[in-house]
Amino acid sequence: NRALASREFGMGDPLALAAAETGQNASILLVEDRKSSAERLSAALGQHHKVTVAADPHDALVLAAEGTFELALVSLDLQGFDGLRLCSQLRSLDRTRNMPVMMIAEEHDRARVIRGLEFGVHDYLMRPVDRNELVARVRTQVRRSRFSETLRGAVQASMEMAVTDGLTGLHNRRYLDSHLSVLFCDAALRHRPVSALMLDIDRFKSINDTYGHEAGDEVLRAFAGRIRLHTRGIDIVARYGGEEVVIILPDAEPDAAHVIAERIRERIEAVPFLIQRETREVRVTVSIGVACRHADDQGPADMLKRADLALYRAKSSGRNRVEA
Ligand code: GH3
Ligand code: MG
Ligand code: MG
Ligand code: MG
Repeated sequence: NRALASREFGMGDPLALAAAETGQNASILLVEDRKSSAERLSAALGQHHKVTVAADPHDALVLAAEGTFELALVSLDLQGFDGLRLCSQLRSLDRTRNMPVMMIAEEHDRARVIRGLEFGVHDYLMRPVDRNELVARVRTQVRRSRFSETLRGAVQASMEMAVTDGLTGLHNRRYLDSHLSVLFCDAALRHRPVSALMLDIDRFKSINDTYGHEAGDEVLRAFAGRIRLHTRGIDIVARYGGEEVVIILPDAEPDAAHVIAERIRERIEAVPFLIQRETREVRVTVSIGVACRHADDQGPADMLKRADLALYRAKSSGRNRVEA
């Protein structure tokens, strides 16, 4: 039965997870400067949640921006400060915009409540606050927010999966194709250089044959990690095929691209890869073809074709080399 429960409510199933979510144990920020009211509200919420009271709206904003609260409950009648302004700030700051905000208002203050709802405050309660209603409304907001956070996470994960290679964590070919065409076109318009390195591990088949396919996978992962270490954030590093990687270097002139390729070749050769829980050292070399954008290229495929031809020359002239 436990196995069943964990399958039904496992992280892999956001809808089931949200259904199981009770909206309890949230970390709540209560912004209220009237002591008796703060005490009553936190007593009611404290049975189900962890409540932090901020009497000063400036403190409240700083606390909320730390990003640890799941919900803010803001009194609209703070002394000398417009609680509605705080609500508006919470709704617009990057760090807090996904956190639900609720208002507490006096009956005569409906006009401001409506303004708050118009700029995205999630819910409100009128004074005198009914504690059961308070608890129920807060729980609803917490549940809704946790549900959308879970969905957001799931959507992000599947978007990453679509552009990431599962074995190496590098970008996949689909990502390369779509981004390279934009980047290439932009470089052509601005008359800026773009370079491409095409890498292929030397005699990779013999690594598989000697140590097994699993070990080959480990080498590939470590190879990818080391390449990332020697490239910049703006470079595109993508797994192009089995043991082939393409690196796109925006703004790199041919000479610079050649230097970078040579450095990568040297770093792969210089340090053997440790695999099988660091019990085994595998020496790896790589051949690299370099090509740069030409003014008369029709598109990035022309540049990649030249990189591939250069790679072929590197292989046929002995491997563990860079050719342009
Ligand atoms: P060369 O120096 O000419 O590149 O020799 P090579 O053996 O590396 O070349 P070849 O292209 O003939 O073989 C590549 C090998 O890479 C064949 C394939 O089994 C292996 N390979 C491709 N993808 C993977 C993978 O994801 N994991 C493992 N372990 N091996 C892979
Ligand atoms: Mg090959
Ligand atoms: Mg190879
Ligand atoms: Mg190959």
